[in-house]
Amino acid sequence: MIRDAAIVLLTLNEVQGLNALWDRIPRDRFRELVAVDGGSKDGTREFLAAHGVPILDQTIPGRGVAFRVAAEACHAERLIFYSPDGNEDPDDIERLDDLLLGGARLAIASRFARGAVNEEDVSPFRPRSWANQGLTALANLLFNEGPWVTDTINGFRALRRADLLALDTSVKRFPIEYQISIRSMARRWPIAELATNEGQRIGGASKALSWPVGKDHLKVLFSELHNARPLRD
Ligand SMILES: Nc1nc2c(ncn2[C@@H]2O[C@H](COP(=O)(O)OP(=O)(O)OP(=O)(O)O)[C@@H](O)[C@H]2O)c(=O)[nH]1
Ligand SMILES: [Mg+2]
Repeated sequence: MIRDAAIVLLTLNEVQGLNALWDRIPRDRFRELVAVDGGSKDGTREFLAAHGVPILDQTIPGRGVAFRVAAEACHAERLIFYSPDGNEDPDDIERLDDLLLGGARLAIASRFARGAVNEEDVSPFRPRSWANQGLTALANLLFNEGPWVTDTINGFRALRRADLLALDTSVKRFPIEYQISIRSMARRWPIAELATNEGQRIGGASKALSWPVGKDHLKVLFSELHNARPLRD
């Protein structure tokens, strides 16, 4: 059975990851496969074109913009966002879709659920994990009345296209996922997680600089306190 869902590749100079992961992406089982590209110059676009993947362009940079470009352009009912940089296990793509089919409105591949592995587990000093978990705790305490969500930030996630449009997101860059999680919590949507195994980056360079990105997440948290009608006011 072909899933009425789209795999959305998010790419900005990820040709090495794409090369390594391509054969593991379960594209035959999905109605759509598209890429939203942020202006790659490393051969990513040529790779996608050679493999027949439609490329959606964004005029404004940022992952947040890319999420909205996909929501507007895709046709399938559900969207699974997949970043082919090595961090995300392609075996989880169908599992995320299964969580939506099981009733979730938002499905997240969690790096902090019981049994999960995150890329910093190899090191005793884990600033990124700690910052992620602190931000996740704040989101749960301020907005969530349902079961505790262990990873509000990971970009490897799925939701219905109509739901993403209805959330009316505004974030342009990295904290898009945090805004989606917070707004889903505030609406009391069922959120489901699976424990994922976060791999190491395969090539290229990170686009997420820790401090600016952390600060942007805090800004989103504060603006959602005003905008998203927290449940505990
Ligand atoms: N379309 C699009 N994709 C982007 C943009 N910025 C980042 N990406 C992609 O989003 C994914 C995640 O970005 P990363 O730089 O890996 O961020 P990260 O996963 O937090 O950091 P790492 O630990 O270095 O992997 C990658 O596949 C990037 O290519 C953008 O502006 N537009
Ligand atoms: Mg990454």
